[in-house]
Amino acid sequence: MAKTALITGVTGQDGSYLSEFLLEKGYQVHGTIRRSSVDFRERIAHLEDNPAFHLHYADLSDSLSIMQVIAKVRPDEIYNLAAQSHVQVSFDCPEYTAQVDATGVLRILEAVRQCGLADKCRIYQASTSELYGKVEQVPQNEETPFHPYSPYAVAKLYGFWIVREYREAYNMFCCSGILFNHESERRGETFVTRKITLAAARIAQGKQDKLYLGNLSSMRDWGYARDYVECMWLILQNEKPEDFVIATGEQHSVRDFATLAFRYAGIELRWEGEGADEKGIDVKTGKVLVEVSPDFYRPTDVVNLWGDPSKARRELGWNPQKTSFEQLVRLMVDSDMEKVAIERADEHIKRNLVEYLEKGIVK
Ligand code: NAP
Ligand code: G4F
Repeated sequence: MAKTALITGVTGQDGSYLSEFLLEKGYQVHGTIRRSSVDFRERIAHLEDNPAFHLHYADLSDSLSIMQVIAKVRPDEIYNLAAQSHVQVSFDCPEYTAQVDATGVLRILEAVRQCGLADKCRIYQASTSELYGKVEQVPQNEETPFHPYSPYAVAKLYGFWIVREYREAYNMFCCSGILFNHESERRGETFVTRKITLAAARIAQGKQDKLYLGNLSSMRDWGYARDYVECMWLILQNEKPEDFVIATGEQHSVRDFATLAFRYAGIELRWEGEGADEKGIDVKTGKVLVEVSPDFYRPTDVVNLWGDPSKARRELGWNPQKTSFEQLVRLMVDSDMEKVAIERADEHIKRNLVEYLEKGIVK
């Protein structure tokens, strides 16, 4: 019998890769989506004709919708990926972030129990390296103390502990993957990596003049999202329900990421100045292409994330270095270079069409 999985947050970066991964394994995949006035299904559009792929409306802030979808699908596995996932936005919308990222997790756990699925259904919770926040140890592993440092991280800490509580109180198979930052061609455009690769591609093709960033010295352990979804699945196939750190074990700064991304887009940068006065300058032309804007500073910023994936490597047999940092930056830049080139070609075609219509060459 094919297994049935329910993915909340299926329209997101990770949800789309996990859907592909589970469909390839022969799962029936059910995903939750939200109503929106604009098209938001770009990342899963290629899956919608697959008869093993099903969509349902549900919102993590709405218990009834969660209960309804779980009662209907009766999944073997739930992957709770849905979240208000932007750390900076969590400072602007702290209450909503808590509704979704903290009590949203409780809604899922309780719905599983209320539907009588506590013994059958395994639950994966998308936890985060942001729990380490104002870090107390480097690199960070499963034993490192938490010190959440944003409304997002505080909400996710509740999610982490409520999962552990249901595991111990009700003997449920529910686990958290403590994932460090993972990026891809499908990463949201306001996260720093994608903001950089898109800007590098636009600047290289004359569609943007400058890129404004916040803290250039912030350090992250960046991996490839496509590699990380395999780990989510492995965590639920494990004999015992346990929490795992998922990371590459390598650390780079935002500045390093930008230097490499611009290089792959054909621009060599040199850095001058410090703090808010630091600038990234095109070595060839002397033009300032990157500047710091305090608009992107956070009230409290997490600046030293570096994961130790030894447990996942040892106990799940997962390879944390399948895609290198250089390969990750390269594939993101290549994808955005192509995207911008297509946009430019489209604009060119539209301009010509308007001209032909005006001149009456076409009707
Ligand atoms: P993402 O691209 O921002 O996707 C988030 C998903 O959650 C989207 O499908 C979004 O739906 C959905 N969502 C948001 N609010 C919702 C609500 N109230 N009810 C139902 N669905 C809702 O995030 P991601 O990068 O794929 O991350 C997946 C999960 O992993 C998140 O929980 C994130 O916090 C966590 N995480 C991510 C990373 C990382 O580096 N990517 C690292 C650690 C942990 P819409 O499309 O409708 O907005
Ligand atoms: O790309 P970011 O916005 O990701 P952040 O805050 O690390 O959060 C992401 O990873 C977490 C895992 O650790 C997830 F839980 C979370 O859901 C999300 O996926 O920022 C990375 C760093 C920060 O220190 C930020 O201050 O980059 C710095 N930064 C510098 N300039 C910037 C910018 N971040 C953004 N978004 N935009 C900037 O212009």
